[in-house]
Amino acid sequence: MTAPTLEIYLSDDDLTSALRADARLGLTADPKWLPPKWFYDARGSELFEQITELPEYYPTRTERALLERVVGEIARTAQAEVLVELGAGSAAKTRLLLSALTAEGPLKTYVPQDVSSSALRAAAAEIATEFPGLAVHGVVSDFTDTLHNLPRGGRRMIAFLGGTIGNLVPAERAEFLSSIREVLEPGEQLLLGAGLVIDPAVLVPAYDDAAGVTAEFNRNVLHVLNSRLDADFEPDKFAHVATWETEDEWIEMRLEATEDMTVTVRELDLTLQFARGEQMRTEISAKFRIDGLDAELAAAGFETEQVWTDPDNRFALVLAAR
Ligand code: AVJ
Repeated sequence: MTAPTLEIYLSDDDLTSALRADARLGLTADPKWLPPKWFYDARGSELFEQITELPEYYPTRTERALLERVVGEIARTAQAEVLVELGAGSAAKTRLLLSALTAEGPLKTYVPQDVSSSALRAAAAEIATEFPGLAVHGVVSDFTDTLHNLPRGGRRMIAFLGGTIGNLVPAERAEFLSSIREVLEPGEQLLLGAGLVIDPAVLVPAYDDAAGVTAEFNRNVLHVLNSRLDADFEPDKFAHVATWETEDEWIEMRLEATEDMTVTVRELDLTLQFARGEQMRTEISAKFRIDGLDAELAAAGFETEQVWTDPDNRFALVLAAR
C-alpha cells in the first residue's frame, strides 16, 4: 500500500482569511447572505453525511444507483490514469468509480479534493487501504480557484459529483467550467453529476426534512462563524427556510431571524442587526435541464460525449471531453 498524502493548499490561515472576506461581504450586504462552502467544518460534514441517509434526500442515492449502472461504461471509454475528484467529501460514491477504473482501465492515482480537511483525511486513508495499488493524494483547497494545483501527467478524468455544481450561480458556473476546461489536455474528460428539475413537491422536502437534519446543517454555518470568527450568533433563534425558486430553477436555503437581534462578529469588528423575520441566504442548489447543461458545457468549450439519467429523471451524469 502506498501511504496517502495530504497536500494542503488551503492552510487553516488561508481558510480563515477566506471566511473573513466572505463573511464581511455577505453579512454587510442587503439582504445578508453567506456562501454554502462554510457549512462544512467537521460537524457540518458529518451532518451532510446524515442528510444523504434521509428518506427525503434522494440525490445521493439516485446518483449512486445511476453510477452503479453506468460506471463500467464510463471506465471503458475513459481509460483514465488519474481520477481527480472535486468536492470529494467522504468519497462514498468514489469507490464505485475507483473499482471500475482500476478493473477496466489503467487507473494509478486518485486525487480527492475538498475544503474539509477532516473529511478528506479520513476518506483518503480508507481509500488507500481499500485500493492498495492506488496512489492517493488528497488536496485540501477551494475547488473554485485551485485547479492549477492539480497534478499533471497521465490521462486525467475530473469528477464533480453530487450535484455540487448547483451551488454556483450561473456566472460562477461558467467561470468554473471554463477553468476546468483550461487545465485539461485534449482527450481528458469531465464527469459531472447534476440534479435535474423535478416536481417541487419532491424537491422541497429533500431540503426541508421532517427530522430537521437539514435545518441543523443550515444553522451550522452560524456555529462556524461563532467558532472561527468569534461571533455570538444564537443558532437556535434562526429558523430554517427552503424554497423552490421557479424563475431561477434553484432551491434556496435561508436562515430566518425569529426575533430582533444584535450579533457581533468580533474578529471582523462588526455589529449586525437582524430584524425579526429577516432572512439570510445560505445556499442555492440549482437544478438543471439536459439542454441547459449541454449549452453551459459547450459555452465552456466542452463537447458532451454522453448523458445518463435515472429512470425517474431526477439526476444526470454527463461525460464531457475537452
Ligand atoms: C452537497 C451541495 C450537493 O446542494 O444538495 C444538502 C448540499 N444542502 N442539503 C445539495 C445540501 C442541503 C448538497 N450538495
